[in-house]
Amino acid sequence: MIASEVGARLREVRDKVEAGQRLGLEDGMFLYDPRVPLQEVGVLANLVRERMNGNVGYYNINTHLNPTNVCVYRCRFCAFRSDLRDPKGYAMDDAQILARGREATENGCTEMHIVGGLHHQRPYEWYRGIISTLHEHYPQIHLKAWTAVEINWFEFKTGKSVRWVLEDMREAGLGSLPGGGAEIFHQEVRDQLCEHKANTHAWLQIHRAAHEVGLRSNCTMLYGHIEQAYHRIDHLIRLRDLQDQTGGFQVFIPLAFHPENTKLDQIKKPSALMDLRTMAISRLMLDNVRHIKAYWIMLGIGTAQTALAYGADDIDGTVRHELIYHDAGATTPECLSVDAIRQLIVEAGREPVERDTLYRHVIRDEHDFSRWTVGESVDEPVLAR
Ligand code: V47
Repeated sequence: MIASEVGARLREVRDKVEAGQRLGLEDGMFLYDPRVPLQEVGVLANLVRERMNGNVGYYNINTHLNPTNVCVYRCRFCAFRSDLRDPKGYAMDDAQILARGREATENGCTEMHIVGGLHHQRPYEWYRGIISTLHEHYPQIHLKAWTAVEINWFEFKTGKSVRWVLEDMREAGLGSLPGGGAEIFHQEVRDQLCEHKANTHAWLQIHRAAHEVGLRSNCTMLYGHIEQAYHRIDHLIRLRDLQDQTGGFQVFIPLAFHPENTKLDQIKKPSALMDLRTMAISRLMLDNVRHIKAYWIMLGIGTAQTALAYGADDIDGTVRHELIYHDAGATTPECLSVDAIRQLIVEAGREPVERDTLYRHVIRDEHDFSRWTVGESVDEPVLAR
């Protein structure tokens, strides 16, 4: 395509975005063409962000818990997993898990993000017990736990249906599902990254079932490894199709591949420009997902701040005890203070708003930071069908 043709095609896409029309596969792939100036893609994404979320930059106060790194799967992009007998392998006991709940409470966390390995010697009841123990002791903390890959493993371990597992976990205290495990849906790529774990159909069916039982969930895409633009846009369209049917996704998080200590360590980490382009294209393609998250742990602080002008309206949380990215070479700090995260959002020209996991505004007690109440959710209710 010669320059004037690129310009004409870009005008077509711009007209669609300005008119609020949906972009198709060809439009998305065109926006990945390096001849399309990144700033132009950013301006369009910023327009959509502003339409959907005004001038707000969301963050939350959260912590991570990875109860075990022992995993039956050997995903080629993962630096976190361990074999059972490897000295690196661990599984936490109740006291360690409760200590994390206590620490989270003292730090005013509203959310605990819980994911880990699929430990072949731990029964389903161990995983359920983590949720019920934390929920009994610290009921105010929202437990965003278990990716679809873990839920799929629990189906296998219990021999029960996905609905049964989700409802049983919810009874134990599960609040919502995080978006991990999606990687890239296209079979061609998925087979090379993680051929054994929950397949695309299972991932989507689990999120569909979660939305149907009234649980909200997040969604992700792991990019910057062996996939091409076509696979990324195909992935986004599959998420968008499910969202059209259920409305249960709250936020999309594009996850940049970190190669260190993985079986794909010959690949270079995606550039900041690729990160921003992917952020912007995600905002433009996912016209039915309200929030786009620039996960600062993975992007680095500078790129995450810039992403707030490239379609993102959320920067994730203060975060504590993150292992998955740090094991894969992330050089970001282990956590940020509330003041630092707010400052980062202010510098990017947005109004910092603390949210809880369900995007309700958090109102902190003036005298005791560890106490809070929540306002209305900014989001539409789930359209469970
Ligand atoms: O599923 C694993 C990815 C995911 C690497 O829901 C890697 O709010 C890059 O899903 N390089 C887990 N990525 C993290 C995740 C997440 C993070 C933040 C917020 C939310 C949310 C979800 O991390 C995995 C995989 O896609 N991952 N290893 C790696 N070396």
